[in-house]
Amino acid sequence: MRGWRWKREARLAGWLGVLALFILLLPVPAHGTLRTLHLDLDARQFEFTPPRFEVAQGDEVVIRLSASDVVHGFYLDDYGIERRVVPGVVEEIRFTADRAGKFRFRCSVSCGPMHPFMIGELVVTPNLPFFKAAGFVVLALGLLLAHRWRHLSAALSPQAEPVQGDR
Ligand SMILES: [Cu+2]
Repeated sequence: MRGWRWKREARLAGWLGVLALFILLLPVPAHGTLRTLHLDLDARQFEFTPPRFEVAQGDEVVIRLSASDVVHGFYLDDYGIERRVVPGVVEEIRFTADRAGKFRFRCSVSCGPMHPFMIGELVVTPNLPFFKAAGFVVLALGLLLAHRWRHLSAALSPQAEPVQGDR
């Protein structure tokens, strides 16, 4: 009986909604550290390797900065972090990624003709409970649709396909 199944699925969707709301309302530490990320960053004429890295907001980031040819520098926009790095010496830069967004980091030591183009990018993805709840809802709806699709394909006649608006 199709109506019965729909009622059950509607109830399930309702519960998922309540659960998502619960996740949304969970108290989270405003600037709590979620995890510590260790990253190796190498500077050489005229690039950083890797040129781009991504962390989550709230992460504690530990960059192990090295220079493989001449003296370079690291300056992270907005965070105001600056460090000079000499070949052979690894500099450890530690900070909490408390601001979300895209931030450029650049070489802060004039190291040659292409020095101004020695730029990388740090992406700090926002870590909001809202996005977690939204992601959960999308996942739940996907599972619900997959579940429904299985029932549909199990039905033998094509007329058994319910109309989208009959819920
Ligand atoms: Cu440089």
